[in-house]
Amino acid sequence: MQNIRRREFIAKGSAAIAGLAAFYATHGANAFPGQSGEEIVRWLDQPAPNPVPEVIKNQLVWEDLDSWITPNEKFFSIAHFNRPVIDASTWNLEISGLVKNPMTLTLADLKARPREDVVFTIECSGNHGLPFFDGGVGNARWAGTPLAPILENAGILDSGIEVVFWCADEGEITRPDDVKFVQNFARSMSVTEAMDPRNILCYEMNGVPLPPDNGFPLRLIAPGWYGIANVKWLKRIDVRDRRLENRFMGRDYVTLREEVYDGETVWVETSVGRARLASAPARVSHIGSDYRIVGAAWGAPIDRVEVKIDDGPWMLATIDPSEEAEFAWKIWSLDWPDPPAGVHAVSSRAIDTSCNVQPAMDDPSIATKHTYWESNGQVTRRVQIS
Ligand SMILES: Nc1nc2c(c(=O)[nH]1)N[C@H]1C(S)=C(S)[C@@H](COP(=O)(O)O)O[C@H]1N2
Ligand SMILES: [Mo]
Repeated sequence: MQNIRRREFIAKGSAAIAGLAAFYATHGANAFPGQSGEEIVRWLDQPAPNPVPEVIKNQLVWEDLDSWITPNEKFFSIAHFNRPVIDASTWNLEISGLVKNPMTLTLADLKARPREDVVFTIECSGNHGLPFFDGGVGNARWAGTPLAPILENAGILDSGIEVVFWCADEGEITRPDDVKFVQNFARSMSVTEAMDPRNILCYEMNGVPLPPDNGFPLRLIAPGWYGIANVKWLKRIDVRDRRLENRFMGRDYVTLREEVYDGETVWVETSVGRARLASAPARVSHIGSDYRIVGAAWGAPIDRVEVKIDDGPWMLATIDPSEEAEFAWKIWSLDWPDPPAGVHAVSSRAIDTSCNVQPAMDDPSIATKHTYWESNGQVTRRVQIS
């Protein structure tokens, strides 16, 4: 098809318009039509070298994005402590604390329970917040068993308000008061948040057991939450009557913002939780002088995506309708016929179904944010057209 189109373009001159129209009528909405002869133009602004290669591994290379699902071998991973390699035959999951029926579940017990899967785009809340970090996002099909019925079987007591997820990885903590100790990774949710029927105890990623770097044998998948809530190497769920305020709830993954109420500025610190509306241009490709910009949008139910080139108007991108899931990114594209030679800036902004617009970099929600977490401002990339 693409060869016919290309031949028409070369051989028939203006008749190419008809050929193009026919091509996009059948392939246009599909962002990855797999056109042979298509060339990718790498962005001029590449991320800085990663100074923490043990913590952040395998970042998404945006120019390589060529599928809705991110294959496991291309999926990023984050480990703040060690990366435990767990023997599933001796591993189990404990449910403890303020529950009527404490339990211990093996992997076989969990797999024997009802199976559910969800396609969910995980983004690290640090993504786009640091000069070396722009590939902390990926989209996978996660499978496991719903968490809520297990908590119901355990029977959370009325005094229980906090569900703490303890993991097998551990590291040294230094508190601001300089007290040092070794602690396992943990995050928590309120009982209401934990009971969300969409949360799953996940043992499979894209049809295979969770890879070790992504949490084998079990992780929490909390669709709609930033990466940090999706704890890996899970080993104990503990119900408590106090809020957890550890490193990952109360010190790291805390966003500091200036907010204005009735003309008064209030500095607010909040623990990172649910995802925010985001998008990014992924790649520019071309066949001859026929250019196309492809990108992704995620973090909220996406209504539409707009693209701006240099200081031009916002233009409506086409959302790829071929793949769709509530918590998955949407792939979008915009044709860019015959761009003038030179360096161009390409920006995108997502608009969600509640009409929220992804903030510009100078929007107060971004400009008065003093920490790098939750950097969901509009992304601008630069590209050289020759
Ligand atoms: N136990 C544990 N779970 C964890 C982390 C961790 O360091 N330890 N990192 C979190 C962070 S910061 C992110 S962004 C996601 C990333 O998931 P992935 O590594 O599967 O991409 O895992 C989360 N789960
Ligand atoms: Mo993260």
